[in-house]
Amino acid sequence: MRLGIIAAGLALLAGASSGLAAVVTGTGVHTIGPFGTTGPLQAGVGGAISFQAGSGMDSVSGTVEFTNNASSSSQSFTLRLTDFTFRSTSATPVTLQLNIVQDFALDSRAVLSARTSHQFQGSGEFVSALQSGQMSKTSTHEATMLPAISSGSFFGLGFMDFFASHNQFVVVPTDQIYRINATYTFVLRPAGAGVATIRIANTAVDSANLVLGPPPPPPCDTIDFNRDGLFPDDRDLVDFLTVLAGGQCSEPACNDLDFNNDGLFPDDTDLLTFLRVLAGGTCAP
Ligand SMILES: [Ca+2]
Ligand SMILES: [Ca+2]
Ligand SMILES: [Ca+2]
Repeated sequence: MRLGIIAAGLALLAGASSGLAAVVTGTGVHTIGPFGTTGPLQAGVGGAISFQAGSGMDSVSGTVEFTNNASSSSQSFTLRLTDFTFRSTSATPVTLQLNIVQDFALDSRAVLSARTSHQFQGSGEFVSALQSGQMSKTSTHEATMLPAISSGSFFGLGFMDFFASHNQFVVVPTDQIYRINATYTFVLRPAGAGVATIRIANTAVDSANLVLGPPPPPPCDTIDFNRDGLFPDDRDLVDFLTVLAGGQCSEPACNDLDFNNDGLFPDDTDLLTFLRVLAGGTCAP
């Protein structure tokens, strides 16, 4: 599922619903933001937000997409820069640095392993053999700084494709948030010979794939069985026993009999668990 949050310019972005948006900051020849929030982006949610600065042949525009997908045994995050165009007619080299930060909410299950990759694929577009460009990227996933990747210098008349990638395992997160912090650096040398362009049609992305452990056992219900606000209280035990025996609870909105939430009831295990928790024990035996 993707919730589209597409805004056409910085003025719009500032007022856009940024609850899902990554924090995007551009520095160098153009200033972008910072705008957006780090999240965290919840599982099953995705979105996109666009940016733009400069005008005409001296401008930058692009879209940041972010997704948090969860399945029964894994969770995956992507933070993508796409529909990106950076162009300049400057006589001197121009540099643009784009920083994107997004937090992703983790499932409550334990993370067994986390594998990450960052990569980009794009093209330079030159009208003169004097022109050239370069693109590089650094990325930090949680506490792991991935090795920088770079296109090296690309040049030549027409379209020049470039590509760089890296993937590795990273230290698994210890809290419920996974942060990706990516910085793209673009250099254009138009040499005053007309417009020079760096374009990323699709692929400039950080991704993380987490293998998850089994789901935790469901927690027990509250020991305030009769929901009168009083607990621990012997009346809760009396009401529990009464309802278990088929009688009426003394309060109007008592809890269900499946105290341990394992789906089985009526079940003596619920009574034993209730007694254990009432006595100060834990839900799990
Ligand atoms: Ca009570
Ligand atoms: Ca229950
Ligand atoms: Ca049960």
